[in-house]
Amino acid sequence: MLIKRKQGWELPERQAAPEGLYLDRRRLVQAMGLGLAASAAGLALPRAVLADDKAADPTAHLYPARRDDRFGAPSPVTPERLPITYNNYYEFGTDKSIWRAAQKLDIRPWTIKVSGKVEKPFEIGFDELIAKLPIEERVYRHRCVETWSMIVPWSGFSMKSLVEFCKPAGNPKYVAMKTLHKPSVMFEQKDPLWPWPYTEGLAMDEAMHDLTFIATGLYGKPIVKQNGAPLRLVVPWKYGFKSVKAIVSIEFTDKRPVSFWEALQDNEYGFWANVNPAVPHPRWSQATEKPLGSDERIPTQIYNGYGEFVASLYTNRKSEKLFM
Ligand SMILES: Nc1nc2c(c(=O)[nH]1)N[C@H]1C(S)=C(S)[C@@H](COP(=O)(O)O)O[C@H]1N2
Ligand SMILES: [Mo]
Repeated sequence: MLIKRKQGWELPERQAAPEGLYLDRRRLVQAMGLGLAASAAGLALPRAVLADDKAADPTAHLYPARRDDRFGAPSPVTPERLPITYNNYYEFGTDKSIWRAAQKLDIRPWTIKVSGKVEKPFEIGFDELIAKLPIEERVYRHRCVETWSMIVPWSGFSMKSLVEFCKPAGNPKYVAMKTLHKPSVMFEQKDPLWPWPYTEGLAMDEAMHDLTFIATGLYGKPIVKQNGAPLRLVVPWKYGFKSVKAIVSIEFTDKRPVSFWEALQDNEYGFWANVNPAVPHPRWSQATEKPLGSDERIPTQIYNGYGEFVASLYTNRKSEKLFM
């Protein structure tokens, strides 16, 4: 989706997943146990990336959550090291290697503002919110518009439970969500040519669909910063750019929100952005995808394989540009 540079998926795998990052965990934990700074081993792997570091996160006791397989259990699950080191998160840089930079983001305290067409606008702290909503785990496919894909176990709560908690009023048509704006850490936000903060939106019936999820965890642990901590949207039948990270604002509105990529290039990235192998991006085919860590491309599925659950959302929207 890159305007400024080559597509990430054009990078050789070697570059996409630099070997140096993957000192195996046991060696790393050992090194830390010995009191060696991780940097002594040639890297500055942050504590937050360490799976075993439960003490660092006040919600760590919530994980792993009970698995909900209602929407299937796709496989093979992508090895954990790949999704946490190969990311799209433009606030921290336009290439895939932002995970180090993302560690600088402070995720406590974290306040979410609920506004627009609701019974009563309010703000709530993340830890208070998560304590009120039922946490579960869901294994979903993820398909980036750049044609890489992954299968990961998210934990969190349904978007529906979050919407109900917000108490929308007066039948809003859309819900808009925004990422934190903090240029001191999210340094790309200093670039005035981009429409910050990152914004995404869903029609209300999409937001209320049981598949739509808010991830607060990943691989049975609190979600790490590079993947959108403390909470990010997950809409698995749409291209990955819909799944906005580090949410601080939820607004219910009748006006269709203009999303970040749509604002940049609406002929390439539309509002609906449903996955469809038959509808190419103006600059490349969407027929196949490359699972992270695999050398072989596989066919992409309509609605990313979730058509049986979501196709009916669009039967009365045929006049819309549903697929990009
Ligand atoms: N705030 C924010 N959210 C974002 C992005 C971003 O650049 N900024 N990138 C999107 C894109 S293009 C994808 S594919 C997914 C990537 O999520 P991941 O890094 O957890 O795989 O996040 C989406 N959410
Ligand atoms: Mo993406």
